[in-house]
Amino acid sequence: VANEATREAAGTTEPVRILIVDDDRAMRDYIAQAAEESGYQAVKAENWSEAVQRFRESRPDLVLLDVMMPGIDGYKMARMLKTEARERFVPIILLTALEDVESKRRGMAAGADDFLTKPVSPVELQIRLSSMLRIKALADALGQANARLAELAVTDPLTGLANRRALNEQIEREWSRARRYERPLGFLILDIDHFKVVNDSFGHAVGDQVLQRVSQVVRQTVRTTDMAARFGGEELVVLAPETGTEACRLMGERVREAVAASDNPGTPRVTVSIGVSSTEIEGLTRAAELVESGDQALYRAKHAGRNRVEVGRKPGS
Ligand code: GH3
Ligand code: MG
Ligand code: MG
Repeated sequence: VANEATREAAGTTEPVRILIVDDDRAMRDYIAQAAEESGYQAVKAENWSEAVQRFRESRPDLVLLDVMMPGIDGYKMARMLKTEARERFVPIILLTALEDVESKRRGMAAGADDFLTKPVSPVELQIRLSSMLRIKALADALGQANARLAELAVTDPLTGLANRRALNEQIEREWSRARRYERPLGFLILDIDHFKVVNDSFGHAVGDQVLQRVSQVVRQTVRTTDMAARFGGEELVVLAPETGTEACRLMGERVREAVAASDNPGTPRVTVSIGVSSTEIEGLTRAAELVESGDQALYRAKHAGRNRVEVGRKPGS
């Protein structure tokens, strides 16, 4: 029951699949039957290449693997299946003929999770399967929770865009990559015009909706390879790999026009001012200067009357 509950929590409703790898047909069928009697789905393989193929296509939850197989060492096979599983935790139970310490030591070193000594009684098999699958279900739930937390750590909750932390990391990576391969990297920063007036006249909740709408427009207007992030407050940025200054300015114009044209019921239309910069601007030595250059251009766009795009300049000019 705990097993089922954990699987449900992890969002899994598919039957539990067990891959049985044994060159002995009678043994395969015997184990498969015991597994199926416990409600599991049995997938069988009689040799190495079949095992890999079944492993890939059926994505089993657990593998029962015979150590003694012609042509391949079961320990090596265990290690290869663990590699094949990558991030996924797929427990491997080794089936050994002898109750000897050395084969267990080797199996452990190869990444096996448990051992069963032949001949295996159905009850023993069922107990081991259910206990190992319980551990797997917990590991899966933990893995999903971690993935969710990792996602939250880089996402801005209001807009769904990348947050400042994610941007900071990405901008350093992209800056280095752009410099190393001598490729352009574009940067765009936008700020909603007179946003304070929106909040003051319509309330903060409507202000939030406008911010969400603008974020959505930005995300839909830029390429999927671009990173759209919330820089802070009502300032959004776009990091655009492989994009030079002029292309960035055009992207800025597209964003500006799309925002000005967008609306949704009960909320006012707004405009945005935009500053763009790129690594094509001479004299930039750090990622932070790319941001600074764009930010200064944004400042000029505000002063020149808002609802416009300005292009960044060389530092100190
Ligand atoms: P400007 O055209 O010069 O940018 O004028 P502005 O009113 O947009 O500029 P200012 O920086 O004075 O005000 C920004 C406002 O954005 C103030 C702040 O309360 C509001 N704001 C920042 N973050 C949020 C948010 O998450 N939700 C809402 N509703 N408002 C926010
Ligand atoms: Mg503003
Ligand atoms: Mg602002």
